[in-house]
This record gives sequence, C-alpha cells and structure tokens, in this order.
Amino acid sequence: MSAPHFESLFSTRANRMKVSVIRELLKLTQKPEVISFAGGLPNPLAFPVEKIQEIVNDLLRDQPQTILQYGSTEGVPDLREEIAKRLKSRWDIDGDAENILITVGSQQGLDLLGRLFIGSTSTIIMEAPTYLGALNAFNVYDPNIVSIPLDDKGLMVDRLEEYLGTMQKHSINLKFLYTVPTFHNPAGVCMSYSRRKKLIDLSHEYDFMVVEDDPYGELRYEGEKVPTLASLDDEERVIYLGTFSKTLVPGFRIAWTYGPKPVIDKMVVAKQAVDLCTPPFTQHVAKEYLRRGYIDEHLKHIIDLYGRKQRIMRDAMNEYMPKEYIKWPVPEGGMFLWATLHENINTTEMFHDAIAENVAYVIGSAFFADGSGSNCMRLNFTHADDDKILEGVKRLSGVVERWGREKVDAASGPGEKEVITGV
Ligand code: PMP
Ligand code: G9A
Repeated sequence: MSAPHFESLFSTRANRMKVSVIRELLKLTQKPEVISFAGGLPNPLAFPVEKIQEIVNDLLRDQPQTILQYGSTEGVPDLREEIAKRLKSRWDIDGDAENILITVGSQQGLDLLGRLFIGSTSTIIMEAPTYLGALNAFNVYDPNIVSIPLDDKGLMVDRLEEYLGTMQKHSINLKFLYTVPTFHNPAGVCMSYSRRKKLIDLSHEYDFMVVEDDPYGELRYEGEKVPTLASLDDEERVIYLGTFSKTLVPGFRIAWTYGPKPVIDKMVVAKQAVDLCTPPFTQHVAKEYLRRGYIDEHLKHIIDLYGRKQRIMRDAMNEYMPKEYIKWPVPEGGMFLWATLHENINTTEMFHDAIAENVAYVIGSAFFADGSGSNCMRLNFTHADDDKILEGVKRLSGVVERWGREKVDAASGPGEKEVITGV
C-alpha cells in the first residue's frame, strides 16, 4: 500500500490555497540573531500585562461560569455594546450592537466576507499593493481580482472611476472593493479626505460594497485625523473591520466587523459552521478593558512608543540608505515603511543576501495580486528594539548598496540610471 495522493484528494479550493509569505517568514526570523523588519508584530512592551492580570483575576473570581462557557456566535453582548459606543465616539460611525459581529481576528472577518460575497463569476477590486492576508483570504473563493494602484494620497480614485466606466459596458459582477485607507498595509499611506468622499460617491453610483479594513487608524503619530469611510456613507455600503490586535494584544484574537444587519446576520450563519463562537474568555477581558477606561491611556503609550521607533528607523534610513537606489515616504502612522528600489533590484532575490546578513523584510511581490512589485519591500518598525532598528537598517543599507552597484551601476553607464518609480 502506498500513501494516498493527497493533491488529487484535496478539493480545487484547497489546492488553490497559498501559504502566507509573512507566516513563513516569521519562522525564519525567529532565530535570535536575525533582526526582523518582516512581520507586522506589535512590540511586547506595548502589552498591558498588569491590567490584563488584574482583569483576569477579577473575572475568574466573580464570574468564572460565564467566561469559561461557550458564548453566542454574535459575540459577548456587552463587548458589542462597548465597541458600538466607541465606534460612535471615536469614528462617528452610527449603529448599535446588532451591527457588530465579534470575530477571531479581523482575518476571520475577511474570510467570512469572502464566503458570503465571492462566487465563481465574482469580481472584487483591491488596491495595488494590498494586504497579503486579504489576498490569501479572498483567493480561496476564486474571485477575479482587479487591482487599482495607490499613490501618496491612497487609492487612485480617478483610475477606479475609469475602470468602473468600462466595467458597466461589460456587465461585470462587481461585489466589493477592499481597502485599507488609513495607514495602509503595506504602503503606509492614508487616503485623503476628498478621495474618501469620491470613493463613497462611486460606490453609490456604481452599486458596490466597500470593505474598510482599519487595524491601524488609532496609530497616528502626526497630522490630523481623517474620517472613516463608514462615517461618510449613508447607504449601508461600508463594511468596517476593526481589531484589538494592534491596539491591545494580538494574542486575544478579538476583532469586530461592523456592517448592515443583513450582512452581519449572514456572517453569523457562516461563522456558526466555522467555530461556533469567538472565545468568550478574551472577549470578556477586552470588554472589561474598555469598560474600565484603560484603552485611551494605553493608546497614548503605544503612540509614543511607535512614533519614537518610526523616527529611529526614518533617521537611520536617511543616514545609511544609498538614496540613488531606494526611496521611502514616511507615513503619518501605522506600522510600516514601504520602500521602492531601482527597478533592476529584485527584492526576492536580494532577500537571501539580507538573511545572510541577519536582517529580514517582506518582499514586495507578496502584496500584489499579479506578483508585480518585485522592486519593493515592506519594513516594520514597531517590533524591534531601538538599537536593533539602527543596526538592522545599517545591515540592510549595506545589502542595498551592494545590489545597487551590481545591478544598476554595472548595468548602465554613468548618467544613465533609471528613475525609481512607485508609491
Ligand atoms: N487586516 C490588515 C490590514 C492587517 O494588517 C492585519 C494584520 N496584520 C489583519 C487584517 C489581521 O489582523 P487580526 O486578524 O490580528 O485582527
Ligand atoms: O500574520 C501575522 O502574524 C500578522 C501580521 C500581518 C502583517 O505582517 O501584515
């Protein structure tokens, strides 16, 4: 007897699933000698361990039967209430607990939306670049993905409008547009107010839903707050995803989807088949964290911490990176710098050299539906220690310098260098 041929046993859907480059890189970068700018990990110094301990002790003493029991699929009612209140006070999003589903990370929200909306003839629109986890989540359901580029003001809505015009003529089955408008992953940019308004107008005119994924909105280090897409919409067109992963702790796996009641109700049915409910234990802890008013103080602390780390990376990049081969805008918030290199430099090929120097990043092509972006890379600045950020940038600058000399200078005569294009 020989072992089964699993590939032919697996469904077409299973065979279409792709490993997450980020999750694979996380394994590689676990070695202590590697300075990792790869995973979008919060800094452990930003975990409010004592407050969590206090809450867990209180909950286990006062209501163990509740927090250790199964819960409803929709989520712990008081947590949904607390989140509804906060969405209103912080982001001017109207709605009540009924519009909110608690999920196992917003990654689960993305998968549930894929299940609900994407069929074999569906088209969805994504940004280029876009969040790799969303690409992987939606690809399972086999959509036709249309990519619209970004610039320094976010999604290029004029390009979107052009596409929507052609789409109408070809009766395309457009389901939703997925965007990370505030401190984009990976590009860092924040969509301007006028583009946000325009995007919402277009969703009304051309009849599609907008999925606004917002894990980073609270992490603003400079500049003025911009309204959420959800607050600009009055036609129930926006589905808004939030998470505690970057503002409290990712290990809770607590996130929420806010949306029109029919969408939330359908997501609940889909989720019943997936996991019955999100763990009540961490939901209760998160609810108490909000109720006791700890979150705002905590946000101030992490904004200080991450703002400082961003400045350290920015200053080190300015000092050490060879600017003739690489450029990087500095965003007003979030967790990433997105760098565009000279087009002769392939960051997937360069990655092996970077790892040999014990420094890691995420390759640009992971963030494009069509695998382009091979001259880009994403650098996370929130996780590494301050001195490691400096050392890591020095190492990476050396690698870029070497690749620039080999791939750019050696390939072109003096004065013939190509310009660097990109976000
Ligand atoms: N969306 C975006 C844009 C993200 O960057 C992330 C995490 N990096 C997620 C969703 C998933 O977050 P989680 O599942 O931890 O809530
Ligand atoms: O996969 C993870 O651990 C979350 C990180 C996401 C990212 O790096 O964008």
